[in-house]
Amino acid sequence: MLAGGVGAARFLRGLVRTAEPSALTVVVNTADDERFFGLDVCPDLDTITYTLAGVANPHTGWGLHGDSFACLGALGRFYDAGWFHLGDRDLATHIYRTERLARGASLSTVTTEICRRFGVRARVLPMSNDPVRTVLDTADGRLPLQRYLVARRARPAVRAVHYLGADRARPAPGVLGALRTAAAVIIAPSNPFLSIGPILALPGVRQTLAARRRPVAAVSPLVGGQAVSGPLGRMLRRFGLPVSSAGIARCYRPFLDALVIDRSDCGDTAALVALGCRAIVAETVFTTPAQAARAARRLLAALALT
Ligand code: FO1
Repeated sequence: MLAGGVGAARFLRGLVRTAEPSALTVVVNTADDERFFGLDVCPDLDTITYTLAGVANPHTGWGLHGDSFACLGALGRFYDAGWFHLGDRDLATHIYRTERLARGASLSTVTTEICRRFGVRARVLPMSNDPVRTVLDTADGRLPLQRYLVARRARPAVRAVHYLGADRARPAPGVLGALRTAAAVIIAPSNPFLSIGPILALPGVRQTLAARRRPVAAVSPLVGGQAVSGPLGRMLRRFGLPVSSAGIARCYRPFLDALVIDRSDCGDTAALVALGCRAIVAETVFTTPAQAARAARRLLAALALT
């Protein structure tokens, strides 16, 4: 699976109920990573790890369930970064990661270590060990991803998206091999520009996906022709794409074979077929793991993987 943060995690909760977790490799976006208080924070990696470990905050989808924010409050005396809610127990993950990276361990190694400590059985890979950063040209100037998404609540109009460093970054060990050999590659219902785009921008990733003989399927992040949350609708329009299943499929051309769409979008089937993409119709509102498991079962059955 190619994954961003919360949207991907909500689908994963179902996929791991349907498929054997140890058969799963999740390649996670790291272009959202940010340094807060000198700590290396990897929001999407942590969201996926905490979700797979069953310890994620069920209300937000990010952070740890039941976490407190005393340290963040105390840091407010010294810093102006309280807009990014790092919980007390979450901070332990960032302290560990920062210390290991500073001593020369790769992000891949540290991610494996963190996953092991949380009892995660799936293989979680950062997309790259090299720094890539998503920055947005907006009506209010250039903003790093977390500042745009969290501090500015995705309000400024986006004019362009850049993945700084992506052209020089190498996919992390195991990434291209997994994309080459997996029985299926599933693109999570994440934002194609902000979450999946940075992974696809790494050298060799698009080519590897295009060369596959076995299927690449995506789960649409739209329901009823609208983004479930966030700025996706506005971004599709801005980049000249329809806010529809066809718009999502076009983000993943030419390597997409199938798109899971919500029942409310089943009128998009013909447009998908015209793009050479098969439509798999399911319920794609993943409020509960059981709902996500039903969609995951449908997807795996459609790909003849069950
Ligand atoms: N998202 C928010 O909307 N507000 C936050 O304060 C926030 C804090 C946060 C802390 C740790 C973490 O791992 C993720 C966090 N996120 C927060 C989520 C994150 O900003 C985004 O959802 C992803 O980066 C986009 O995929």
